[in-house]
Amino acid sequence: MSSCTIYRELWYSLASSLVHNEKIFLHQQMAPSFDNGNSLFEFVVQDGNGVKGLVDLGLEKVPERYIQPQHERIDKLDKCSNELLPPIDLSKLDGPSHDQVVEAIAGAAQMVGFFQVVNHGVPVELLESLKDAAHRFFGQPAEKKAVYLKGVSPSPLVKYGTSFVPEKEKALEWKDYVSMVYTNDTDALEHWPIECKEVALEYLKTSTKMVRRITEILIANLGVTLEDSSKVVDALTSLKMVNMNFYPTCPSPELTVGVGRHSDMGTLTVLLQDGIGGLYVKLEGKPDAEEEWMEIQPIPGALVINIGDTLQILSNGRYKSAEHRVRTTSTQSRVSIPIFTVPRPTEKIGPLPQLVERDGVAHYRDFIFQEYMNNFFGKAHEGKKSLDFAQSSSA
Ligand SMILES: O=C(O)CCC(=O)C(=O)O
Repeated sequence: MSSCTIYRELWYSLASSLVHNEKIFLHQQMAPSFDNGNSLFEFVVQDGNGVKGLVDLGLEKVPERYIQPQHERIDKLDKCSNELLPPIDLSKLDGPSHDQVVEAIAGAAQMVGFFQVVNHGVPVELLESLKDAAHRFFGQPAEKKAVYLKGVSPSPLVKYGTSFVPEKEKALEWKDYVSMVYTNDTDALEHWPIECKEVALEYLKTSTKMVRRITEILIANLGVTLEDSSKVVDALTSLKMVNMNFYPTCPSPELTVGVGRHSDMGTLTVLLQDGIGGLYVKLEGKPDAEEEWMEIQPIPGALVINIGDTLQILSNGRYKSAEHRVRTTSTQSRVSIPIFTVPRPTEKIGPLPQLVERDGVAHYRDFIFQEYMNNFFGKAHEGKKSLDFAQSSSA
């Protein structure tokens, strides 16, 4: 070997060790200390590392910013059985048990606001692919997801983030999410993230018929005469958004929440959850001090349906937009994939006049849905407080 070659090799070896040391040094310099709330907020929320990024650092303790006040923590054992709610087989709507199925749907909407359905028209293999796609999306390095952060996302249809409204929350939620608004197939395939766009679009399209049918059943069950009920269903279900939620493992699930107590603002929500569990629904009719929660236990192949604020308002309180929340786990990351069906922002929403006449009172006032959305997204989750916006002064 010539002295020139030896010299070159020595030089390369020295240079690469310098680069290596520099990298370690930079990493040490850049490793977040989280000694104050702001640097954690910057790392998780603003830089888009999410809770996933935090957990990937090898976190052993839940940071202060995620610790919920005592009354918001979820006791795993404090729940009633959900035997009350056997899954509803939607294929029976087209057979001799039609009336019983309608009764089961309307009964669950009135009593709990939640139910599960099977034979819903969404292929079971697609449900598996959706969960895989969610893991694929969130398993990417933070910089791949951060391109969809609010304010920088290349499309207004897609938003990646963490918690619900982090700027307004005292304690953050242990959840990252990506939201995909549907306008049409072309836009979805062009703008939604490549890791999940095809399955998410297929999910939305194969569930549309079911959403429409359930909405039709619930409207018909109100016993009011509508000039054009199909138009009412259109108006209530015209906007759709698919979300993917990711709940990383948490070192102390008893101190945190995946999602805090809230109700959904729209008409109906369809939710796919994986097998881990942790979705709790509050049963109405108990005093606050004795509040009772039911876990919606995962059923393979089933979808969860829940009533949103819009249907509670339209039905003058007959249907329940149930308060719900999500517990975190220490063993496995959980994913859930809701489709939120909501009215157009320009739609006027209020209780149906015939129901107000029948009840002798309007429990809610009329408003434009955009105003409701602005109020809903402008505040941290706080149970069913979102409905206060629609409260009628005469009720
Ligand atoms: O993850 C779940 O089971 C529920 C999610 C939820 O409530 C929401 O995204 O609003």
